[in-house]
Amino acid sequence: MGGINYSEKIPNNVNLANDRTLQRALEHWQPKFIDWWKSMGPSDFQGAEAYLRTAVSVNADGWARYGAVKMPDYRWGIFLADPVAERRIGFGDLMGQPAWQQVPGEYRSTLRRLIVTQGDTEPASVEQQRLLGHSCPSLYDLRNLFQVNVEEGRHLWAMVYLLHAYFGRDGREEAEELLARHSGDADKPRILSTFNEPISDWLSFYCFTYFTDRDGKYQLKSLAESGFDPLSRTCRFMLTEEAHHMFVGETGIGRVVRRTLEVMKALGTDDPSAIRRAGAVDLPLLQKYLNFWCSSSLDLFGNEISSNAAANFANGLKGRPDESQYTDHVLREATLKLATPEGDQEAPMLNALNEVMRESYLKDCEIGLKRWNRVIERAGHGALALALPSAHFRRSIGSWVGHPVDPQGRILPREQYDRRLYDWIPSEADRAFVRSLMQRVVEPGRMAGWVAPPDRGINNLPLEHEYVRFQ
Ligand code: BYC
Repeated sequence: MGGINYSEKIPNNVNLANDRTLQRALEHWQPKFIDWWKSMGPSDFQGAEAYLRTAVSVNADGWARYGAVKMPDYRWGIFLADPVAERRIGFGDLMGQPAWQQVPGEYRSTLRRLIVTQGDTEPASVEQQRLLGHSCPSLYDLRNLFQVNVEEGRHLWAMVYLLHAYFGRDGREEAEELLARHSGDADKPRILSTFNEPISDWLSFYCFTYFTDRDGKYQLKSLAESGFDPLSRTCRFMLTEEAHHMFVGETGIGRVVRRTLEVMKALGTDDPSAIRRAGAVDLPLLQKYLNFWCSSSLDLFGNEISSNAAANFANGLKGRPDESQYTDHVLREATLKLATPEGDQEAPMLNALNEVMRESYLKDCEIGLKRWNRVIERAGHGALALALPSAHFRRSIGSWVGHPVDPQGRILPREQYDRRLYDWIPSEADRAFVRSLMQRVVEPGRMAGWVAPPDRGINNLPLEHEYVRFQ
């Protein structure tokens, strides 16, 4: 990258053109990123031109520039939201002190760990989704997949920027490790559990973008509160992109619901096997996918009781999402009632912050459910309404690990739970059926038979637009 025009090749608002140290670190890392993208990113589509938005500045007219681009030529940029003048730490024991422009020595390793954990999820999701392009239900969906993928790539850049700019040699080493761990790898897996689950069909992709990207929203919101100002500003900008990913999930599931209802009407039955024979996803099957991805994403908030969460809050490193909506920002006196398998327990609020976040996340998850259920009810199938599983169902982290709880939150005899598990999450046969639906459709404007068309195209273009052009 020697002698190149940095703002052209790497759009940024971090003064990259004049920062030799950062340039050197990125010059070393960027070719490895491109190699990683080519080998672990969307398989077989590197030559295709996709109609993508690129962020070229943080201004209203610059954060989403649309145009046809080959993914390896995508201009992954580095952007921080505009600074807030005289910003102060808004919570914890250091509340009211000026926000930090450099990493305080005593919090260096904790902050690095938070940034690495966040950064690790971004390339992980690209790896999880790398084969989906082969079975896309439409060009519109294929383009959305690629948009999500390149933006997760940019989110990786965002975290790598922080590591390079603020953490010296350790940061550079961590940035390399972010490309060395791989989703599902037996020896070097991704850090958090959900990011090692394969996403091998589009129903899973819609669920992932609905549930798991929404966890991303909540984690980014809490890091946007951080006293470490560059982290806060980076996360604030990332949140503008995250909204589209959740849109893909919410409208994707909504389109599946609509198509299924059409098929039910045409057949005059809600019999799942008849619906499957007609090539659509019966609602109980969709419910199983919701149960699977929601319960997996709930684990991403960590343990209900966490000394990490308490210390991160008290030290001003990680706040609650939308911290300003609360009145108590110190939480030294407050407690929270927690439901545990041993009964209700009163816990210090500081230690229970992962749970506080999980609860607000679940409320946010309900919004889509209400929308889909309105459509189901209007079609006269209220009895088939969809629901979120209990937060105690199928947990792998926290006090409910290994407890036989059904999606309604009832504790069952172990033998009954084991026998019924695949009534609640997809069985191998369910997954094989869903995979059988995943036939690639790439004629502009056409949709696969299991999903309804979206209400509109991208950026005011018609649905028939050729959103991805193959070479
Ligand atoms: N899997 O004290 P605890 C996104 C570990 S998604 C495996 O409760 P803490 C995106 C934990 O690391 C958002 N391990 O943990 C979405 C800890 O290990 P150590 C990602 C887990 O620290 C879609 C130990 O268990 N955001 O952006 O309170 C597409 C004790 O746990 C898991 C972040 O990661 C798990 N599920 O909370 C693309 C934000 N859960 O330290 C992107 C930064 C816990 O004892 N990270 N553990 O060795 C954090 O804030 C926290 O690390 C966590 C965990 C919330 C993840």
